[in-house]
Amino acid sequence: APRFGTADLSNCEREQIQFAGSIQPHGALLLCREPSRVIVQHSENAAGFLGLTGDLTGLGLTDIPGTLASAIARESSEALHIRPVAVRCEAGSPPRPMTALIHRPPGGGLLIELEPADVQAGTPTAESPTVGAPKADLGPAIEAALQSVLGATSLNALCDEVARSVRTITGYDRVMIYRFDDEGHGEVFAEQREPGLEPYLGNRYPASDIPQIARRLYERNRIRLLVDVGFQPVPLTPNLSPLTGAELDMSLCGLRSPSPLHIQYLHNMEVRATLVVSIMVGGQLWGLISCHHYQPYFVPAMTRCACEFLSEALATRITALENFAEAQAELSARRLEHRMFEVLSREGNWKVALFDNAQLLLAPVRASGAALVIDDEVTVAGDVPSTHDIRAIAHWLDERGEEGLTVTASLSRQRGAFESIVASASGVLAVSLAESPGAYLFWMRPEQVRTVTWGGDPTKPVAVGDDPADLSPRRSFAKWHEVMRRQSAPWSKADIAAARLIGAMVSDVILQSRSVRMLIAH
Ligand code: BLA
Repeated sequence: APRFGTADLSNCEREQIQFAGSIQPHGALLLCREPSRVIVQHSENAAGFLGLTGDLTGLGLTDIPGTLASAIARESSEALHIRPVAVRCEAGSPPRPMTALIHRPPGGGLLIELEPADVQAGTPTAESPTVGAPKADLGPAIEAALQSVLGATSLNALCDEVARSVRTITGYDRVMIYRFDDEGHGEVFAEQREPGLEPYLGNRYPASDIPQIARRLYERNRIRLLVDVGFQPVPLTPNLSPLTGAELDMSLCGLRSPSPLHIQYLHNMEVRATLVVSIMVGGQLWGLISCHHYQPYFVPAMTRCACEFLSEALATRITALENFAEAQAELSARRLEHRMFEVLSREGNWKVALFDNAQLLLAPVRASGAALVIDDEVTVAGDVPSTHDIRAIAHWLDERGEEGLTVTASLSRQRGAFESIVASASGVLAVSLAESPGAYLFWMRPEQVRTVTWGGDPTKPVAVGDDPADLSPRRSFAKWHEVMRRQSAPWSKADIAAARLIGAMVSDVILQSRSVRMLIAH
């Protein structure tokens, strides 16, 4: 795998971004041996950052003027392996209010990252390289943000509110809620921006824009600040960690220099500063809160902490909305079950009972058609292709040989021959029944032709210049339209949950009727 900074576009998927070996200059990094807390490695700017002269290596934390050593004296928790802790202190000469972000990197030691704490979000100036305006009270803004998050009743409203709150709290020019789909492509799902800026709302960006390694890192390190795309990386000294003899693992560092490839990408996008917060839902990276600024921009640790908290609140509400949708789907599946048993007690035929009211069968799964294939018999409801085609779908399901559930929004992408039936069966959600080979209940949805707007040509994520060495992430972000055909609306978790329930219920009925028949036969 390529080392940090040596990746090109052929191997950037594997760039070791956690071994950056350098930091951004708005803070300073110290690595201490434990338990002595003697400094063994630091960023080259550390002494200057603290207003000290001479080499810091070999000094104890207590040698640094101020309260750093005492403030973190009791921080030794095991949890520091997983998550940095922010501690307020005064450090340097003269002592200045600082935030110390401390954690335990793999390989041991205590890693301390210092940054100024007496500032609020803003554009650094020559006089005060990391200072925005004086510190303001975050409390009321956070309270208002929480109120609006709790009040939002749809996913769209919720994401709008979070984008608005993050923009109020941080002051970035643009704040986006960026949502991933199943294939890892992203969509700008909500956006708040400075008037006059081009809207990105609705734009899609291909999965290749964010390598897998970075995605996995962002599941652990939930917030990343880039103060100035044009920054000069500050190297660590010595460059290998004396504790391991290897490169320092900076996975959980807040000051880590981002990959030069990503810097180039932002440069091409004409963005000057970013803040990105992971949105984790059910243990997975659901999306990102992505903030852009068109000037260098610093946001202090406490404000970033508020953003992380809002992202947690957002994730909790997303889960609640998803659970609600599933509960609704379950309810309508139960309604179908109720009706089915009612009819069954009159008619004595479960297939007739199941298909007695098409709407009750289709609604729980939000489908437009349904088919049951069992014992070579086909029963249908709603909008469906010919019986011949239904059998062909059942045959395809047989060939796949998947137990339980099959879900696709594009049947014809799975098998080209199904292109002729996209008008009724572009999407298929199928359950296999009662361990009977060849027995399926499945729901169908028609093709939904729609135009997707990409932020740049997704087929050209990479730009090649005249010089072969001149490879760059895509340079043009001009809108690029793609007409998506042969695809249905996607099946949601709630649709799938309802299908599962109905499948189980029908399977039970089949098994019961079989055992009744066996009793009669004997
Ligand atoms: C990282 N790329 C990223 C990140 C985003 C994007 C959000 C995460 C940055 C962070 O969390 O700080 C992409 N940014 C976007 C998109 C939008 C945006 C889509 O604002 C839309 C509005 N990038 C490429 C290609 C490569 C690449 C082709 O486009 C490599 C071949 C690499 N992207 C790349 C790398 C990182 C990255 C290496 C990790 C940066 C890091 O954390 O060091």
